[in-house]
Amino acid sequence: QSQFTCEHQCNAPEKWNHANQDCGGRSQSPINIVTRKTLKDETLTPLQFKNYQQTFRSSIKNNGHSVQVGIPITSTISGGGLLTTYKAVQFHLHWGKDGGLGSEHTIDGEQYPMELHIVHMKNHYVDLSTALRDPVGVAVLGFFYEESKSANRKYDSIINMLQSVRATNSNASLPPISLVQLIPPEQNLTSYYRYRGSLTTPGCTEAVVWTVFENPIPLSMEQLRAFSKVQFRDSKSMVNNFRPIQPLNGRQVFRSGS
Ligand code: SG4
Ligand code: ZN
Repeated sequence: QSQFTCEHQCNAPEKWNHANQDCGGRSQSPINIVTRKTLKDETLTPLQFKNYQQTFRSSIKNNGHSVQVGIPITSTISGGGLLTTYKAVQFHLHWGKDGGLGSEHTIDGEQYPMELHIVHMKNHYVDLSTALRDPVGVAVLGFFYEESKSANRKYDSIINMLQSVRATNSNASLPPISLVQLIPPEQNLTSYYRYRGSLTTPGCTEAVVWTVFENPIPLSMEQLRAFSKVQFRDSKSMVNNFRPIQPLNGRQVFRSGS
C-alpha cells in the first residue's frame, strides 16, 4: 500500500485515487443514504455503549485532514448487529465553511453542517493499522450536527481549544471529557443506518463497518463557525474537509429495527 504524500493540491479529494489505489475501490465511503432503499433489519438493535460516561484526559490534534482526539481509556461498543466488541480509538470531525454544509454522509441528498466520527477497532487488535487488514476490523460511528439557537455547552471545552490547534501537527491538552457528552442521549440512538465501507481519507481502506445515526447533535452557528479557524497543511483555512459521496456499487444499506 503506497504512502499518501501531500504535494500538489493535497486537499483535493479527487486527487486521492492517483496517490492511493484503495481510494478508487468499489466499497468506498461516504455515501448518500436513500432511505426508501434501506432494508429494515430486526437484528440491528440498540448498541451497547460501555464506559462512554467515563471522563478522560487527552489532547486535540490537527492532523492536516481534521482535528482529532485520542481516547486513552477502554470505551467499547457491542450489539447492534456487530459481530464482536469494538473499542474506541479516537474521534474527529468533518465540516463545511463558516458553518455551512460539511457532513460526509448525506440522507436523501441532504447534507448536514458537520459530522462526528468515533473510530473503533476490534477489541483484540493493538493498533488501527492491524485492524485495517481485517475487512470488518474497524467500526466508525457517525453523528450529524444541526444548527441550534442556543450553544451546546457540552462542546465548550473542545471548541475553546480550536484556536490552539490552527496549524497542522499542533496539539493542545483538553480538560477532562467523556464520550457521552458528545453524542445524543441514549433514547435518541436507536435509529441508525448500517453499511460496509471505507475510511474517507487516504488510504481509503475498505475495512469499515459504518453506523450512521439519524438524530443530530445541536450546535449553535457560532460554535459551528469556530471550526473554520483551523488550517490545512498549506495554511489555508481547513474548511470543507469532507470527502464527496461515493458510488454505492450495489451495496445494501440497512436500517435499525426500532
Ligand atoms: C481523519 O483524518 C482522522 O483524523 C484520521 O485518524 C482517520 O483515519 C481519517 O479521518 C479517516 O477516518 O472515520 N473519516 S474516517 O473514515 O481513523 C483513521 C487518524 O489519522 C485511520 C488516526
Ligand atoms: Zn471521519
